[in-house]
Amino acid sequence: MKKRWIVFYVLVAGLANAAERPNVLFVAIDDLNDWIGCFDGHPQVQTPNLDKFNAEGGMVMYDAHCSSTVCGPSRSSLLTGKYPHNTGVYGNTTNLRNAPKTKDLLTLPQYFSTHGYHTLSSGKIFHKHPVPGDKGNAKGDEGQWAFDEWVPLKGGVGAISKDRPVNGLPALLSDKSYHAKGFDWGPTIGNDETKMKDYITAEWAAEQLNTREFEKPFFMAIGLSKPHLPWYVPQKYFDRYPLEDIELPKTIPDDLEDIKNKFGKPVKPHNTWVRVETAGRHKEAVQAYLATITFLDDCVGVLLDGLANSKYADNTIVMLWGDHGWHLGEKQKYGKTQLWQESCRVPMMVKVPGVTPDNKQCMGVVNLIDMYPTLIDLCGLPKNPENDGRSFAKLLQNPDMKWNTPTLSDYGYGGHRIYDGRYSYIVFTEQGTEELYDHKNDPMEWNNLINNPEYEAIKERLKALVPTEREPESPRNGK
Ligand SMILES: [Ca+2]
Ligand SMILES: [Ca+2]
Repeated sequence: MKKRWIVFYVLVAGLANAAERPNVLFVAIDDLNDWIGCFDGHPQVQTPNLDKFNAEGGMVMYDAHCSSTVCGPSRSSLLTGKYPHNTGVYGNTTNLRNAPKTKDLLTLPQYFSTHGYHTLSSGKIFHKHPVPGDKGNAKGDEGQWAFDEWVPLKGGVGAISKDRPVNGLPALLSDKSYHAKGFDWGPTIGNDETKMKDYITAEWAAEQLNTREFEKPFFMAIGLSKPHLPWYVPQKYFDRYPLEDIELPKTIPDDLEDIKNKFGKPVKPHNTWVRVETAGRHKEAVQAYLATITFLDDCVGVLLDGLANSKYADNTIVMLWGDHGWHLGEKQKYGKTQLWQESCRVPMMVKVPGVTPDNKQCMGVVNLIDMYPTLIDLCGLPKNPENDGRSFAKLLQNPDMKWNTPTLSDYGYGGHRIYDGRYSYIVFTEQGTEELYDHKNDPMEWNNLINNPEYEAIKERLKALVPTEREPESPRNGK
């Protein structure tokens, strides 16, 4: 028996004594797509710390997908273990604590706390919601109720200019959305990453790991907020990516002509893309996202080096994930949402000490909603019958096994995508709008095959997996 099998057996089986259970470091990264060196997402991205993690047993889950392509419902879903279509938590303004189908569920950290773990957290794990009676967003519900110990940290540095947007990108007269000002980038004051909130959060986590004596196994949840907009990071990170050399994602000009939106109407280029296109500044936008990722990667390095240098290095499972993808010009869009590959595919990396191999990309199809049952499996906790996802603990033991059961991503009421590692089928049930892509021959999803009779059987196979029952939307905040 190989050494790693022995260790895994000890991890999952011989855990009668709760104190012997492995610790968990659960790391959330906001709005990071697959632009990480070891994910092959962008040829120029510099992520030495995430790549080092991969080289030291942090296995790349290469075909991981989100259960919803928006921050709030993605996080609510993976933390409750239930799909949006089963809970009615579809949008950023719905708090899972107010939704009839989620308010009584034990979230992932609560489940660990109930089963003998000490849970502690800093940074964004749950989506933040205003609380009725709070003025503005000064206080709010950030999921503090879900942890034994929840530590809000101060910090952060502003952009060099008070003008908005800092990037000077002209707005569209018709655009009154957040993106009119929030789609922004530029250097911060002082060129010092150590003053940034994510850096402070990572240092806090490293300090806990190196100074604390935990009496129980711990579940530590650390939320890093970049590369979420705005892309304000120290100038040094922009300097890492000379503008003239920037490579843009591959696109074709008529990509939107063979698809319809959820209302059954032609898909128009997104306002963010139109603004960048009109100003001729795609390279700047891509440079800013790359710069922000490299800053984020430095913060990940502080955190993971902190773990590696601590006495908890060999008995702590690390699960690192992004909450959904991000388009950088693909499908003429900058942003998230929708059900295309660039929105659905997420970074996920898992290290089970002594089990997951070094420098490995695992090709199994997994979903963020699978993390909850996987973690309780890895830690020897009883199954939670409320979990919609399925444990991929077996896949971590044997990363080359066949693991392509189709997975589901939801978007709003009636938006679903079924993906099996080769084909993706998208449907908006209210209008019956459909798309079908063959990722082997068309990784950028340029060619919608939905009306091609040769693919009828594949379409029907995937379509049969679309949920037939959907919860109505749960109350929005303050409604
Ligand atoms: Ca997000
Ligand atoms: Ca197309």
